[in-house]
Amino acid sequence: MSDKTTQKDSVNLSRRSLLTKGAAAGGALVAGAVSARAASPDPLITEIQDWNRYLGDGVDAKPYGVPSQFESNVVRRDVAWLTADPKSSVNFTPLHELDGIITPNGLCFERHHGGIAEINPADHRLMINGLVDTPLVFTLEDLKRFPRENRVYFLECAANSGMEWRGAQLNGCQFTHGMVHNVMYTGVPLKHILNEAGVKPEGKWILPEGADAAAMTRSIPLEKAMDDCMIAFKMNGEALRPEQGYPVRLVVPGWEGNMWIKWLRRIEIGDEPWHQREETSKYTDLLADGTARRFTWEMDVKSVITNPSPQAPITHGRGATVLTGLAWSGFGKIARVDVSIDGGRNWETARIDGPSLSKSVHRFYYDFDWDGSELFLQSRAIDEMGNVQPTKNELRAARGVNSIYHNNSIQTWQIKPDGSAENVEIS
Ligand SMILES: Nc1nc2c(c(=O)[nH]1)N[C@H]1C(S)=C(S)[C@@H](COP(=O)(O)O)O[C@H]1N2
Ligand SMILES: [Mo]
Repeated sequence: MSDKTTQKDSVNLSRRSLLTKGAAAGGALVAGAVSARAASPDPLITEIQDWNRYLGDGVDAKPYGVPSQFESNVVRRDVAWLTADPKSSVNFTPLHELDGIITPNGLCFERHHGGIAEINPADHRLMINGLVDTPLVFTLEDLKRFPRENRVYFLECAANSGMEWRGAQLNGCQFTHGMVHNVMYTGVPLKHILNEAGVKPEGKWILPEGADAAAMTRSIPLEKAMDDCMIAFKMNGEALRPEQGYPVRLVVPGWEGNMWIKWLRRIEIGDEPWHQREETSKYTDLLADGTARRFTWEMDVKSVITNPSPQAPITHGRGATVLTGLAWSGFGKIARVDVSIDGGRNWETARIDGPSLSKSVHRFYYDFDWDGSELFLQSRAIDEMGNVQPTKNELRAARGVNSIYHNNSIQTWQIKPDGSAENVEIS
């Protein structure tokens, strides 16, 4: 049954590329290409290969599976000159190698300020204190007795695309946009835990704190904490990775990644934010006049074309080409994604495929025939609240060039006639 389906699909595909090749290059050339293939048989079809001849590894070879050896280039990467020390640094999700909406656990970008804490879950505790009726301490086992939920959310560092504010910098969507991942979390709604301790009427803010060497904290309004925040212990079905906060992390849907405290060990309830500490922190947006833009918690509507892109050039020549990318918004679902291949002069609506979930990335496709000419690829996302992703110049006009954070502007990739791609800016 499944063999038949595969066969049918491949027949459809070759007919489609035949048609599109015909459209681009003329009927005669297509006939020639097809007969040339028939005339010189492919040894990969006619000769038996090693993997067809010899027995492979048994089921005991890999108790925990890893990707094929031929996928070894699909890895997180860092940019050595960005930070002084890899323990307070960042690496980037290889977005151009992925499809669908879920980021595999081993490829989720990492951002930490004091290295990865290695915590034995049996020794982990979560304390709730401050303006509560009963300060409480939970073990992991305690947390797992509350009703659970499963939710898919993106996490984006507010500094994602930050290097691109002043001009095109880094050559690949992994580096320009790879501080985002999208994961299905299993965990307990934070409100259950807070209600267990009983938040006093004066309690208006929470201060979650990490158990890592950085002991990171961020003030979050109680309203958000009681709305959709979660204490997560699973990602994509398995335990959180140490890099992502094992054994528990805070999930703050749609809001900047900095608030998603990893290795969560304590939540203090207060009557006002702890801004004295935070105003001196780096997570403040600087406007053109040097003043700070405060409370920029939601991640704005944004998108990027992941293929083709500088790390994923067009290698198949002209004809049928699949353009794909990701779109997301901290305000809800993505309503529409537009794609332009001529630098924003003409726009066409892309096809969104796969689950459309609130505060989760959406996968879009634009299938077109490349005629081999130079292209300027752009994507523009619009969310269900009507927010429209701005051009770079619109963003600069509104916010100046002093900022690093919250760059959600439209990205341009130049496609050259040889199929290679480059990060460019067009005015
Ligand atoms: N305890 C702790 N939590 C933390 C951090 C940290 O350094 N320590 N970094 C924050 C920042 S700035 C970001 S962008 C996200 C990154 O999450 P990730 O490593 O799962 O991608 O975690 C946040 N939570
Ligand atoms: Mo971040």
